[in-house]
Amino acid sequence: MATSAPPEVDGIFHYESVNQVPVEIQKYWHQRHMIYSKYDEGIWMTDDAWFGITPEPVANMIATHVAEGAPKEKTMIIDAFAGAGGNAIAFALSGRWERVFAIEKDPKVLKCAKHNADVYGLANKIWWIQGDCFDVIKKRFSAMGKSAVIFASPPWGGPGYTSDVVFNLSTMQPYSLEAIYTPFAKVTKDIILYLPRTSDLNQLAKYAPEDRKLEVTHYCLKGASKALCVYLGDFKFNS
Ligand code: MGP
Repeated sequence: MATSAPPEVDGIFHYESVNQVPVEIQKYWHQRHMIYSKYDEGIWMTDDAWFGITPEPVANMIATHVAEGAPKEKTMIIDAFAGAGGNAIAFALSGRWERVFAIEKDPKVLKCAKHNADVYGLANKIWWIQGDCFDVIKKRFSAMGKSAVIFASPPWGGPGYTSDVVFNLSTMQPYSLEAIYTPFAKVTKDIILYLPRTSDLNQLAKYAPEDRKLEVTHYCLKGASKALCVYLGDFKFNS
């Protein structure tokens, strides 16, 4: 089991009091126990990773929905932008997958993710890959599309994403919706995207298969949407 001692690596922290925390991430730190129920057991974060982490109840609910809706022949899930590990941990905990792969570009963030999975007792349940997800998916997963689904929680261009009433997915930075979808869809059409709650649904509608509804789910905490997921491909839900 991991300890709470922060590592001797620049840029990785386990903040214990608010006066240690940079002002711009204090609002996330105040939500730390909702983001990670085991925060006090020694969760590690980089400062940037706070912006994109999926709160644990949301990650667990997404993992439940993905497990329920994914085609039965799918046995592997690839978390393309793993960040500090919140979604990969939830996918591993769901018990639905023979393999959970988690890809993260930033070695420090990946170190946090591995450690955080250890805090949740999942040290050996997730296959970690350091690298650019577009390269990794093309090189290592091209032939595995029949058994894989891809989950992507990309960067949205920072916390300023709320400044527009409707979020434009075509100009999302650094990767637009199309820039994410096109290469991933060459591997599998079964893709779940975690996107801003204000995302332009018209831009998502064009990915709906012919004569089929596209499932878009808002994930809420304390009565307010945190984000939405769009389920592309052959996901089927009971209700
Ligand atoms: P938020 O809107 O920045 O925070 O993020 P909050 O506290 O809900 O906002 P408030 O000001 O309305 O209280 C809401 C959720 O979106 C976070 O919990 C993250 O899961 C997610 N999120 C936020 N950002 C900026 C990103 C991002 O860049 N990428 C991803 N994948 N998720 C993000």
